[in-house]
Amino acid sequence: MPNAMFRELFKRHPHNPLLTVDDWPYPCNSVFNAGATKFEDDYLILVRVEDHRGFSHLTAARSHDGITDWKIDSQPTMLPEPEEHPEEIWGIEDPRITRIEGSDFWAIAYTAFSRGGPLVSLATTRNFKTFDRLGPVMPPDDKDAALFPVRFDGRWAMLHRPVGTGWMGAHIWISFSPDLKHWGDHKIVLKAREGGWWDANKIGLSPPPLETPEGWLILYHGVKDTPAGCIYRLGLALLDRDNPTKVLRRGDQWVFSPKVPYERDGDVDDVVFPCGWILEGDMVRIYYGGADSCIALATASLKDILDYLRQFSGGDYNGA
Ligand code: M1P
Repeated sequence: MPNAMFRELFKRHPHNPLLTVDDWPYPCNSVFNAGATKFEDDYLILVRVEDHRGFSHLTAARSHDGITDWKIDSQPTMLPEPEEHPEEIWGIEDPRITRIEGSDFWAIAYTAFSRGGPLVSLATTRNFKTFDRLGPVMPPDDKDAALFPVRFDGRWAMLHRPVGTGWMGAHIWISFSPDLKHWGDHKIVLKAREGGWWDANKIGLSPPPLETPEGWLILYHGVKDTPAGCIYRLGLALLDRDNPTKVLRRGDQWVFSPKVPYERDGDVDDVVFPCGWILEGDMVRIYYGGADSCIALATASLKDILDYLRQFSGGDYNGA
């Protein structure tokens, strides 16, 4: 029985939703899809905030326990800069924050909504107050990008999700760069499955890759197209530690899906969309957007995640 062993690995936090527009210090339409990291002694999330024109910017919120008492910047932290960066004309969205190992800076991969469509831009920061933009690094349509925190044979690596025309599907790719600016050696690393699968036709990276003793843990969203609309669910894969182009494992079943009202009902119904996660000891926290309308938290044990992947990976790792 394919379903006999089914269980969702991540548990919702009882304080959910952690943040909504009602908590925001200035008027906005929705808050969702936040990147996450530890900064100084706080949990810091960089939240996608959509204004009443429909354009997004990013605002930082800090909390000692990552659950309560959020201190939200009173003004937008990172606004689009369409004068200097025309690709940001319709906003900046869905930041993924990577703490670069052995350095004092973080890299942020975000979607810039350009006239040509969404594309991948990079910025770095040391303080989450000022940001150094590297500009666009992937042309449209491309999004759902994050950097690895380490280099491979001296090169930076990034996962991202270009979309081709026609029926080629939307898959997760990996690319490499000597300097964070010029990218090449593009290769599909995780394919959307086909047919009736929960992750058929369109997938995308959710938070940045997470280093574990068994490999790079990947949490990705699969988008199932149904007559009632799309359902965004989450699944897991593991990439080789030294060669992240190689998929070691991929779970067949989703591990988290929209179930409760703040995930099922919002600006876009039936969406769970994490852009950040934090590992502490054995505990993995995911910060996710619910229905494009709030920020929520769910947790899981890393040991359970790795056990699950050992037990429930099919042979069809790339969905080919
Ligand atoms: O509305 C659901 C999500 O849709 C897009 O995600 P993707 O292109 O990966 O399907 C993004 O706009 C995302 O922000 C949004 O939550």
